[in-house]
Amino acid sequence: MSATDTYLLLRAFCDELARCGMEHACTAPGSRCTPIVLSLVREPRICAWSHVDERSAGFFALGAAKRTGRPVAVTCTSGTAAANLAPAVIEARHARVPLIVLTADRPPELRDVGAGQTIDQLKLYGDAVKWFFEVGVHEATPAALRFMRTLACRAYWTAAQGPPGPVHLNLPLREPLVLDVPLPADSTGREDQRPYVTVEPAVQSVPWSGHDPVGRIVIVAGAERDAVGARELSGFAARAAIPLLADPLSGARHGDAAIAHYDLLLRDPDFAAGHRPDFVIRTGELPTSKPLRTWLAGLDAAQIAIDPDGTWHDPDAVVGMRVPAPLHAVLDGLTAGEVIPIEPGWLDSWRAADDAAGRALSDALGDELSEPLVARSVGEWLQNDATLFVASSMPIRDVELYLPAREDGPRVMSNRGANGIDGTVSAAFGVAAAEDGPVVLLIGDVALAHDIGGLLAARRLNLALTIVLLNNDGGGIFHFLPVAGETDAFEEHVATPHGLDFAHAAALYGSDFERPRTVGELKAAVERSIAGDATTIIEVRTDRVENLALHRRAADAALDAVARAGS
Ligand SMILES: Cc1ncc(C[n+]2csc(CCOP(=O)(O)OP(=O)(O)O)c2C)c(N)n1
Ligand SMILES: [Mg+2]
Repeated sequence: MSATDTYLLLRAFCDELARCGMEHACTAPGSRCTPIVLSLVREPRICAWSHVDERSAGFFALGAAKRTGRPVAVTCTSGTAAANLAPAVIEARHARVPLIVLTADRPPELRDVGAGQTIDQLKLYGDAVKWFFEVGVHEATPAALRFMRTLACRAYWTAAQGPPGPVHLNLPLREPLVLDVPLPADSTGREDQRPYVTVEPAVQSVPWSGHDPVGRIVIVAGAERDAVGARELSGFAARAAIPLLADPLSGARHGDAAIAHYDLLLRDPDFAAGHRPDFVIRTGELPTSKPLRTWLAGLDAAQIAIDPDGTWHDPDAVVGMRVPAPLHAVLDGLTAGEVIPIEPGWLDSWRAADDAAGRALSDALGDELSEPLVARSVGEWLQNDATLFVASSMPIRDVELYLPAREDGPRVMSNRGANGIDGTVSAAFGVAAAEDGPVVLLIGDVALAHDIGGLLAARRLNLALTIVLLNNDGGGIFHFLPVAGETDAFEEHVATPHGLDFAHAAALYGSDFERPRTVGELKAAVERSIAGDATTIIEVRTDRVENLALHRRAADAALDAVARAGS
């Protein structure tokens, strides 16, 4: 097997990835992966993004795949390099993001014999990938070239469809790893640049029979990939007067029926008991809100879960029907039946409570810079051409809790598949790579410190990101948990304050840095950063203990207002 064999096969492979629709790939340096890296770089339809750290490469690919909705390839050399892709692979599995992981490996004769940088890479990611395949070493015969073409298509469609997720191909590569003669032509591809194999998703619709929704209906919309469907859902809910409990990640927190403060409303026992529905339609993933989950778990309503991939999101085992259909099939099914009989005043009473809660929260926050005010304000300032990428921990909770419904808001994204704080900076840069509009990352200090190396993308890949950093010197979220009372170990081992001055990180990685003191200064800094072409870290300093107290005050005020609205 010569370098020509290796490169012919990999060129056919990358050609098929591009024919299927791949636009982006991520590379990380190494020797063994050279043929894969060069083949990706030399495929003109694929934009190859270089990374030093494989963990960042994986999350960058995740961000790009999330944004484009198409598989993104990520390649790295053998050994622990491949292991560093594991966090992104796991997140991709849980968040249903299509990734194609191409790990370089030693050929079989060099495995388990003490050859350098060689580990067992077979099924390295276990059940976290949808499909693993050991590619093997082949001569570039016409049959092998066709095999590589089908392999690329199979990897692409497996990653892309039902449900999307990561796939792993392990590619053993023999030396020599670089070419010394030009590559001959290869005519094994199909005519007209068609992929070698396509896979058509099945057309589905909702079998409503026997379960027609009537009376008190609510829609619970969780994280959703179908942005067009989410828009239609909010329009439909408004027309049909059905309360739409919309997670910001659903893309459906719009319109007159959108209930933004469900987390607070359902903390009020009277409201929760008085608003028990007869019928629940769940779409997308299950939102994180604990009061919402508890409420759903305790209902005796008919609950139907709609998900095009048929994913099983029901930790409390209360869903009676799952419909593996896209959102438009649901809406078509419902609108076909003329008017849905809804109890009079049903939406109005949710609307009144939601509006009252929103006003009370707003009053309680005032206009002094705080974590929830920053989360809400950034979400309110951004236009619909922008993307707000929100880190796990308090940032995503604050956005879920405090961001009101609005008509033309930004796309909101987050790594909620496995709720990790790792790789967040890299994932946001990955979104920026695939996005024309501005991308703003809202992130806590521990999450930023965790993926500080991700900042390298700004300079090396010439990408711009606006990073709004909520720096409370540690994990503020843990103050909300009972562990905060374990004072002998809490600060050092749970909250983990670090005292980092992120201005130095900005200087190291060539980013701008600002530290606004007022809401006005923050707004100006965000606008400046979006208008410019540099990555900026905009730091807001907060205090973890004061943040807990503010959340409690705001929630109490909102609960009072909900009670008054209901009486
Ligand atoms: C990879 C990973 N490690 C650990 C955790 C557990 N964890 C959840 S939130 C958090 C602290 C995050 O702190 P920060 O980013 O500053 O946000 P804050 O809580 O202050 O809002 C940690 C360590 C996690 N989710 N993911
Ligand atoms: Mg923090």
